[in-house]
Amino acid sequence: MADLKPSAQRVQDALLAAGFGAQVVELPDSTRTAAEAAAAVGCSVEQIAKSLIFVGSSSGQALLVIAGGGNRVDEKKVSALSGEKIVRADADFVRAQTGYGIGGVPPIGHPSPLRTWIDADLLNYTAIWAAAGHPNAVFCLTPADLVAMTGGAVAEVKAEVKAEAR
Ligand code: 5CA
Repeated sequence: MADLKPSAQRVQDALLAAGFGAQVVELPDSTRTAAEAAAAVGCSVEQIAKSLIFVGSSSGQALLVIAGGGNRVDEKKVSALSGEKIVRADADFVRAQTGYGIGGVPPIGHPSPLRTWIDADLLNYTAIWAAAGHPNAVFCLTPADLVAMTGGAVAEVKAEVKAEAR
């Protein structure tokens, strides 16, 4: 198999170090957005696990919300869960907190653990796909493994309106 790009290899190494057998794959087509990732791997957009970073307005703490690819995150719901107002992180904050750029943020392998919530809708599937460090790299996993590798809490976080797929 061809070598992975360094950022994707770091995710593969983190998976192995944490005891997960998932294999990072690099695709010829972009997997930068949930819609592109679903098209590239041939799954439904709902099976894409989007890793979104928010910031607590008063604490400045990073929060990771892993959402179903077809869902928009309701920031009020996440605020209620986290106990403070939250805002979407900018690209620099995302990289600083996760070690990866937007479009490739994985659910594992961050410099330090992030408080994490997982969209309950992701548990509807036997297999889901997550970003793996690079806008062309993904890996397949079960929802149970996603919960285990992140230590995240499963919660209702989606807004009633659908995400525009980006
Ligand atoms: N590789 C794909 C599928 S797993 C992926 O990483 N999708 S994602 O949804 O997890 O990451 C892209 C997300 O980054 C977008 O849904 C959006 O929430 C966020 N994003 C995109 N552009 C910006 C930006 N300029 N500032 C902050 N967040 C952004």
